[in-house]
Amino acid sequence: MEEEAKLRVLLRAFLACGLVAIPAAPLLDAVAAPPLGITVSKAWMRYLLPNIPAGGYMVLQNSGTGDAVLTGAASTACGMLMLHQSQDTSGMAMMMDTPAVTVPAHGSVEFAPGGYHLMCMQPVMKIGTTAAVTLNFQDGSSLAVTMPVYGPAGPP
Ligand SMILES: [Cu+2]
Repeated sequence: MEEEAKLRVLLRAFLACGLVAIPAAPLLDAVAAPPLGITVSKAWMRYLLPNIPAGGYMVLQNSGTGDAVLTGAASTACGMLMLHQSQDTSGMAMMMDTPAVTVPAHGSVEFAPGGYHLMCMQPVMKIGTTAAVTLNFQDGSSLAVTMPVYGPAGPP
């Protein structure tokens, strides 16, 4: 399974870098206002095993007149939640941290296997339940998203 292979590559990279000790999740900002014009659809998590990062996927739609910039995410279901981008460079699957993802005005951005994704380190979740994720934007706004948790095969 290709995605699983990518996860293994990433996991090995983390272990190789000695990044085993991961800081506690930042506190969720409960008072931030939701961003104007941003809606989320097709949200889901791919969960494999507790010691393998889970992937978060969704479509962000911006009906507003200004760009929205996603700068981070947090979840109590993850030891750490990061914005990542997969890239297939000369047949070698790579994942990189990405500091921000811009959702253009009147446009959308898809988080999907092989592209942008949320990388949930040390996942604590169960297939068939949901994971609560907070998306944080550059303007200080945030958006709560409920992500159904699926196994390796993804949504039916
Ligand atoms: Cu990743």
